[in-house]
Amino acid sequence: ISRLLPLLTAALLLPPATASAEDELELKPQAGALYQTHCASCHGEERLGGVGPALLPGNLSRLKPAAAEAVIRDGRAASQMPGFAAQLEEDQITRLAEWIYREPGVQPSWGRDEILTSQVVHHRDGSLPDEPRFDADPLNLFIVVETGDHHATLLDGDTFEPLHRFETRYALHGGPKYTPDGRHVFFGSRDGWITKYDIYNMEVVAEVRAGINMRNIAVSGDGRYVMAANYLPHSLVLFDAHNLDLMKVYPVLGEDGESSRVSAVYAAPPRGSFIAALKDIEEVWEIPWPLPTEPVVSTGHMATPLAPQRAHDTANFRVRRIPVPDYLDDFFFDLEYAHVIGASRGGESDGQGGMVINLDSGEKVADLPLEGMPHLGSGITWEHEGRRVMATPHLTRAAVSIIDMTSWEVIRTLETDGPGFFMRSHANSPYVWADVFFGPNRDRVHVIDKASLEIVETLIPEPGKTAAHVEFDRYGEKLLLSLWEDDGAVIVYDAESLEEEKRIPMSKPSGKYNVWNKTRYEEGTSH
Ligand code: DHE
Repeated sequence: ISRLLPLLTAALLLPPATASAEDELELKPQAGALYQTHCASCHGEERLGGVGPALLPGNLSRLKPAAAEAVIRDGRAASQMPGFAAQLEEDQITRLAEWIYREPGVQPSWGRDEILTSQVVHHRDGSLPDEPRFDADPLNLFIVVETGDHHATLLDGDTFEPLHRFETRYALHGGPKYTPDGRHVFFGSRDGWITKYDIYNMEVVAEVRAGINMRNIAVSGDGRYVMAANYLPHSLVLFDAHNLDLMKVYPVLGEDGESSRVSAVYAAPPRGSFIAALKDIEEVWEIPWPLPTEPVVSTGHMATPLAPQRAHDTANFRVRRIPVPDYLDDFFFDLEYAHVIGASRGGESDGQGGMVINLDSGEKVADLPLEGMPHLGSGITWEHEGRRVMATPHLTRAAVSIIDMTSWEVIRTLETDGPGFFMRSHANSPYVWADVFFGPNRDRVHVIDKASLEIVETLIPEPGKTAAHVEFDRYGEKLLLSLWEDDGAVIVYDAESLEEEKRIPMSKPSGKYNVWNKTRYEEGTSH
């Protein structure tokens, strides 16, 4: 697939638009060649994105040119972007920064027609057997995403034996999302593909390309709809989940006509809606899906049943705009989905803190002093002394913050051995796991006691190798940790004794996703 990428990106280009050919020629030998040498492998030959984001003027509105130079020189915190100070002269950095703000010779386009043409249905919904082709507990399976060679593995959550390993699209990002019965899972790739996989039959059943540079996808609480969030074009795209038929393209525009990238989209089952985080507009969007005609059964540890409650009268699939006081592009929700805790990244207020918005009234109810770029998307929650708390790592600070979700006060800041990316727990476990993702201690993982709010253990599974991202089994008794290396592994731990039990070799395993925990909206995992 990676070899096909240049061909695919070339196919997206429409005839010349704004920039003059002479301008292109004048800069090309210098900046263009530098770009192809140093940047194209991650950001795409045509600047349309790859593992890294698209680098076009329309996608850089919140980044000042001087800041762009600093990113090229020093790298970008909390991303895969390295600094190029050792390879590039100052004037080369300046020319590269100019280059990415230039309009492309041809404008990329990915609208209705392109989406419709990209759709591939391998097996129509309902055409494959309804029984699993394996003996394992279908609710205790894991999907493991292996980013090293772009594969995914279906793993038995009781024996930890792989059941199926298959090739995925290029650079999956964000969590794969299950249907509520746990039979199907949807993957999103950074280059815009949505893949639907039938777990029972271990087959890819349908695919569609929703955008050129995509962030993530969400599946409605009833499993009937899929929404995709794009950086390029600036759109949200709605699909019928059965065969990934296109339903609607939402151009993302503010009241003043200004367009915005979409940072991410989430499903909020108790509200019966999708919630989108916008990168360039100070708004949160809520888009409701149709309410069920049959009563929905309450599941798992959800504080409220999955039966949606509507406080707002917005018509199905219509956008409700919620104006907010800042750009909010990283989200955590309380269990009821009554509040969103949001933080801003990549702007003036970068990493200074977060705020709590009541999703019904649209009012800000609290500011959260969380400097150091909290990674709210990795936040988790648990009961502590009769009150609900949440915890978040920080991407640029060696700390974990613990917040009381009633008073919205930071009640504890734990010093860690380096900035972390992911946190995990399970309602049945006394511990929270927090990785160290950046810096010299990337091989460490902290274990935090939920009762004392102290770090009680720091594990080093393999000295010098990055250890990150945990997911528990459905019972909270075992857990998986990634050795995040090309010749890496997934390590099985006993969640009580913290003893290692097994290593399963894998190619740069990133996220692991347990069917039970995800479909039950378990409080210790991401949703
Ligand atoms: Fe992620 C989830 C944003 C970089 C691996 N990441 C998410 C989500 C968001 C997000 C909003 C939640 C969406 C979802 O699950 O549907 N990620 C961002 C960024 O803004 C950031 C910092 C910069 C960027 O390059 O986009 C970023 N993310 C990374 C990485 O560099 C990681 C470590 C490697 C990679 O594969 O790109 C990475 N992100 C992940 C993973 C998840 C994720 C594995 C799902 C975690 C989960 O357990 O649910």
